[in-house]
This record gives sequence, structure tokens and C-alpha cells, in this order.
Amino acid sequence: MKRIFSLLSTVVLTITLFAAVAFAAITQKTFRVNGMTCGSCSSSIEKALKRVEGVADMKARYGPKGTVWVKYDDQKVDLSKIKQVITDTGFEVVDK
Ligand SMILES: [Cu+2]
Repeated sequence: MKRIFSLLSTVVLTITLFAAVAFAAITQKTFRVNGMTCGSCSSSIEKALKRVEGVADMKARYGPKGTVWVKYDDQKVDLSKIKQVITDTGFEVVDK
């Protein structure tokens, strides 16, 4: 019986650890993007980012101070790839 309990606690600990690691891999970032003047501009960026593996969620806001917010798994995709996709869509990422 004691053995089952120790086995069980090991399993629970392992699952907790994996969950913590998975959670830590999710990163959020907002950056300025120039050139979005209307809703179709922002939705074209969102559509392009949706196709990128590792991007979990995103929101583009158009306007003179347009921004793109992304939530992504930094084990699967990095920020330079995300910025490249936006650039390829025809907009300018403003690096701070
Ligand atoms: Cu537009």
C-alpha cells in the first residue's frame, strides 16, 4: 500500500512538473506595427499569424499607432519569425 502511494505521488509530481514547463513556454508580446490603416489590414496580419505553428493567439489593432499582440510557444516559434511574417504580409514592425 505504501508503495502505491509513493508511486502515485511520483506520478502526480511528474504531471505537475510537465504542466509547469508547458505553461512557462507560453510567452506574450506586444509591438508596434506601422501601415495598418483599416480592419482588413489588421485581419490580414491575424490571418497570417494564425497559420504560424506555435502561435496560440493574436490581436492586431490598426491605426496611426497600430499594435500587434501575440501569445506564442517560445519552444516552437521565436519572435523574429513572427515579425518576419508581419513584414512579409506588407507591414513594418517597429523595433524599440
Ligand atoms: Cu487596410
